[in-house]
Amino acid sequence: MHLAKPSINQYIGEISELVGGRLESFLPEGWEVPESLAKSMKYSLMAGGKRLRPLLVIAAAESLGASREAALPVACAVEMVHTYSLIHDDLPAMDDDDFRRGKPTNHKVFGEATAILAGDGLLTHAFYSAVQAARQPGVKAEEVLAIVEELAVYAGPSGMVGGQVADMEGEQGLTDLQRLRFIHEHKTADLIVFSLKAGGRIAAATSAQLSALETYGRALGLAFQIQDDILDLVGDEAKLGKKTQSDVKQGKVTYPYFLGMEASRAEVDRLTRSAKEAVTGGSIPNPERLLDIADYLLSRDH
Ligand code: GRG
Repeated sequence: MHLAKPSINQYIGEISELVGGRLESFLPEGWEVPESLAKSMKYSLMAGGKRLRPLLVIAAAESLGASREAALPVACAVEMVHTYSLIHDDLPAMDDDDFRRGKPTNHKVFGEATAILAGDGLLTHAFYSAVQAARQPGVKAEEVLAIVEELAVYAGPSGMVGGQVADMEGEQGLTDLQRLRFIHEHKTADLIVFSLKAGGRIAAATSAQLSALETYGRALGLAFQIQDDILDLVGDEAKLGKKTQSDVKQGKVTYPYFLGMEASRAEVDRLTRSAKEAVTGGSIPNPERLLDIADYLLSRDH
């Protein structure tokens, strides 16, 4: 009997449930962790994120024939890094946001000091989680070493943290499109590129396969961020009830600000096409889910 392939929505739902289940008990049994810290870390981990980065780790691993179970420790690791970055980004010293994912931000619930430490705890625990991949049957220790190294690089000073600093500095004055692209590349795309390469490494990808996944991730990451800028602006305009360049009013400079809405949308289309081309060149044996994810992100509305 031929069973139909689950739809992309079903696939995303399955992965999200799997990752959520594992993150639910992210601290190993028997560890003595202060209750307030564990609660604060868990609050943000379970606050209803899309689990996009874990999805990419798992889809990349599966596209090369590895199991989702093997990819799960790294999938959880990247979600921990992402969650820490959001907690810190929301702090009064940075974006000073009261709500995230429709819920009060971590520091609003647990206080600033605990929120900072919850972010620190998630960042360090991500490396613990990534290393657990080496215990999975078929995953090579040298691949895990490369994953840990790349997590530090893509999330660190020349990666996401560097992108965040460039963004903060950009807010002081008007920046240009090249500068904005640098911010998007590092603040957003780097962790997405990491996710794809790490999934590939779980499956012992060849260098040609890693390069295809990297190209796909870079284009997808940029498309995702430009789409985010577009959705933000559309949301702001709906809230304000008028068509203004609300980005400019908030001192936020985005793709639509430089290019306008239509050209920004065209850029998202172009990047999505080029992401898909990167994984259909023949080096990735089963690229279907990666292609579905690119289309899914293009059509998302949040
Ligand atoms: C504090 C070091 C440090 C970095 C912060 C992630 C970040 C960098 C800032 C958050 C603000 C922002 C809009 C970043 C761009 C990346 C992005 C679109 C994050 C939101 O990712 P989603 O949509 O979030 O995957 P969910 O909530 O679904 O997990």
